[in-house]
Amino acid sequence: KMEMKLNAEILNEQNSRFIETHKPEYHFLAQSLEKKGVQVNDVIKKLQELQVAIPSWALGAGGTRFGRFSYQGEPASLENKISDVGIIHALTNTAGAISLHIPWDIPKDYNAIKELAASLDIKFDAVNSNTFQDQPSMNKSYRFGSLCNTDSSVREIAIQHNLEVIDTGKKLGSNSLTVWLADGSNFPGQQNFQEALQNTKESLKHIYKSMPDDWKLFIEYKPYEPNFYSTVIQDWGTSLMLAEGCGQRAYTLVDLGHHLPNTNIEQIVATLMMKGKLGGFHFNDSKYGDDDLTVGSVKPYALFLIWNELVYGMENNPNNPSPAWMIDASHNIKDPLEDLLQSLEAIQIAYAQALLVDQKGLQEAQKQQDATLCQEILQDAYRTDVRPLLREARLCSSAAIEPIASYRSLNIRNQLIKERGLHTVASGL
Ligand code: PSV
Ligand code: MN
Ligand code: MN
Repeated sequence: KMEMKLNAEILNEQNSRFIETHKPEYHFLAQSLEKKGVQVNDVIKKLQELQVAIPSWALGAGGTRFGRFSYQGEPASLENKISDVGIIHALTNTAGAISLHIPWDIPKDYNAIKELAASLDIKFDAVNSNTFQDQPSMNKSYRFGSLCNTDSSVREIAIQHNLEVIDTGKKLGSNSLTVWLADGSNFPGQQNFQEALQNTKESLKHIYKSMPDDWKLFIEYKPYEPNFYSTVIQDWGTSLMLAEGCGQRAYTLVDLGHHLPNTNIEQIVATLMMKGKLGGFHFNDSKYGDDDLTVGSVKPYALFLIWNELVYGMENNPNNPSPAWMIDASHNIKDPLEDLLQSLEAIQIAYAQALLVDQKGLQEAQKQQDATLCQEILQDAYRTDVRPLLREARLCSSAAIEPIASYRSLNIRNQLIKERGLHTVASGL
């Protein structure tokens, strides 16, 4: 059954409340940017084009290993999850894809799922495998790792699972696989580092070779958790090495939360793009580690600096494919849909600011070794309130000028509660 359908008429009516405030704000900003030489129409077009995938696991309330406080009207099925993404996409025109996690999201009826997604203008982004939890069908355990395991029969189970995930993705029209591994060790001496890495490499190569020719493999890295002494793919260098070992269509995936404190992520982005190896990107934010908080909620300037490198790379590194964008934030005590709307807004803000950077002026100032001017140029872009540009981009795409305000005034959560019930638990979590 079709749930919440946000049509143009409903959104127009919503927008009529904001348009009078929006228009003069937009024109004032557009004029002052044009004076600085910015092609405002180009910026608007780029904002309209940016599509960020929503992971199926972010639509229910996330939690920690200490507990999870579920939210009302959470999606209980894959259909529900897709329809939630449909709501976010209708409001923003920025969430035109969903990323599934297998086995949590295995479709029962592929055609029905594809039809539902198409009707909401949603594509299937990378499919994610799960070798961090044992499945009931297994007669072995991932307790001591999956693709790295010393026991070849466990590695085989993990490889087979990835091949099944590829099959599921193929049937849905997805064309990439993201592998995040929990593999690692908790105690010094527990694992032979070299053997674990070697096994992982061989397993990944097997998976890579089994992908269709037009598929990409994204390899995540993470320095800690759930193993706290060592992680097999601990950093971007290890991921890059594995990607290079697999082949051309294997790439590193940067997840903002997967770094030790104060790591210079923008520099990692630059290096990977120079090598043509930045394949995917997971947005979130954190104070301490992989906190999976709302994008831009803690370190918005860092997010801008990262986007600045992404924009530079997209313009100067044609060898790097356009990265697959995804939000990977799911720890929330907020309404998950409002949380995702905030994340999308933060991504678009940082992107728009990065598009405003005077690249020529910056290069000139760098040549002159004028560090003060370099900083002025970056911060002039960062300190611009670009929200009118985002509103205009949404208005031009027949989305909502103010997504959260409209989400609230349309009482969408209440409607979901009516349809799904008060005490729901998102499937798969
Ligand atoms: C675990 O750290 C994680 O957050 C990774 O970032 C994955 O992308 C995600 O879970 C889904 O497996
Ligand atoms: Mn991730
Ligand atoms: Mn993570």
